[in-house]
Amino acid sequence: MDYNRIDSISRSQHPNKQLTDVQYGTAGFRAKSDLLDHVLYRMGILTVLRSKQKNATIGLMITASHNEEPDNGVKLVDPAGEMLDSSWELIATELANIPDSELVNALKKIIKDENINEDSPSSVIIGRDTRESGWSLSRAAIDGINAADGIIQDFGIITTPQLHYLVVCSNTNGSYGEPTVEGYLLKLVNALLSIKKAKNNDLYVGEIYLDAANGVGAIAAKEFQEILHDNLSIRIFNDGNGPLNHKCGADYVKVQQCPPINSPGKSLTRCVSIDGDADRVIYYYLDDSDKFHLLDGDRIATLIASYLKELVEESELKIQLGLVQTAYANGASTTYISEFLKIPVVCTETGVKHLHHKALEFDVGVYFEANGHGTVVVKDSVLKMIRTASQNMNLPKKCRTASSKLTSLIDVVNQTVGDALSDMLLVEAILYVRGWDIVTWERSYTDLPNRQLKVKVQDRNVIETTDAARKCVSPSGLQSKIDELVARYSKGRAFVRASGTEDIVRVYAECDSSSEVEKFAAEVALAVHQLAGGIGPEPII
Ligand code: G16
Repeated sequence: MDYNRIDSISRSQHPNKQLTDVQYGTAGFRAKSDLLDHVLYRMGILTVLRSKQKNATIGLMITASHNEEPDNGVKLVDPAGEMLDSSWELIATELANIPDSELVNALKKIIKDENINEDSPSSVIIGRDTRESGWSLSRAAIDGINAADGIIQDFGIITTPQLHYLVVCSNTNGSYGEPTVEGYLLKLVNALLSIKKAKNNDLYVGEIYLDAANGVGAIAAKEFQEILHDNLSIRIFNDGNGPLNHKCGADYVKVQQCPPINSPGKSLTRCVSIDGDADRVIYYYLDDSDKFHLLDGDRIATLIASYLKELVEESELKIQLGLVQTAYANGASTTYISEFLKIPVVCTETGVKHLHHKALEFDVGVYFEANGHGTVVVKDSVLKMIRTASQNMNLPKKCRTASSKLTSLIDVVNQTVGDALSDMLLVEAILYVRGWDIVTWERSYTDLPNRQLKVKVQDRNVIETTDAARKCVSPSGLQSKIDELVARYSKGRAFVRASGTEDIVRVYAECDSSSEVEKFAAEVALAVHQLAGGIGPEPII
């Protein structure tokens, strides 16, 4: 590598102005966009090194997902489509924050420590969401990749899950799919159509209203609509003509527990909200009395897992199915999964990077965060077994048909990462085969009333947790205060953790009383404010 070139471009075009340090968080770096130019240049170089090390294509996505427009960020994607390995997060953080004068030595050290052959080829796929700052940040990343002599494929404005898909396709010689956006759209739509072709269902209403958070998902949803024709009418609102993620999008609807701005007022209409980079999805509707009902990631997970379980049982194949959640999962959903569906369920830390790895331990792993981020992963050997069974004429017809349905269902899934639009098509496929409307779907269990709050503190890093964020170990005294509050509420459960995407501490509380849950959450938020260095006004109880 030409270190002089890397150094001179760094100092002259992408200097680290040392305004503030950035941290690799839950899903990469995320900060105000004007702090990120040098970070993107350096991440461009880092992806080239990672690509050389793995001898595979690496992905770089410029997005701040659910955050509002002034923020931006970068997610790095490893060869199999998963988030950058945690062992490299520290490397990325150090590289992002060192002074310009230390950049070259830091790169040489990474190459030595990580045993990277500088002469290996490298290839990086980049993409960005619709944020205005995305274009110049992508130039910074491209400068970094070019400076390190990497080969770039720039897909411009695409969704995060599309980028993950493209990385996997490039690294699997197209066996996962064609490495183009058209290939992605056609793969998912064809799988959905094959499910619909196998069965007629007049009970299903093929119309949904989609809140696209004014983000890149609106573009992808329009592209889907063009090839779905009347198989599914996607009526898009918040389609890019308003501010990104402002009073709309999956995060807003989930946390505020209310419809987004511009939502159709018609009752019993199936509505969907996705986030700014289209990797999260939730459903909602208004009932006859205009009461808001939320069907979040837990509900999507249970719908998918229960249908998969039905098909696995019918197929008579030996497949171990499992479900992965986080502490944010509603207690009622966990009880339903373990006691009614009888599917093993495990809890991990927040962040798809944690859930994805845990889900890979099952033959078929369904993972979903309550906020709507999730997917299904299937072991290659298991997928092969299912495909073979679907064509094995020695098996009873019922088993063959179930295997064939499993194959089509798995094809609707973007297994590389949580994908709002693929998940939406998957939900629609299951509602179609079951002939369910949204009310029937919701009937499976009743959520415990719950509330999420955000608390601003001087330094969110003072909050340290353990046990998948269910116990707070610092600052001292906070967990015992939470325990004391929890004990006052029937079916009470609460926890706090530092967000890895926003400069806040998150508070979650649930109990069996909808009239008390607000107070419960506010009491926990007040404890955080008082014991963890809260700034601004104290939460009102
Ligand atoms: C990212 C992660 C999710 C996580 C969310 C919130 O989502 O990919 O797994 O749940 O951040 O994380 P935190 O609570 O640490 O802020 P997105 O959609 O914003 O990229």
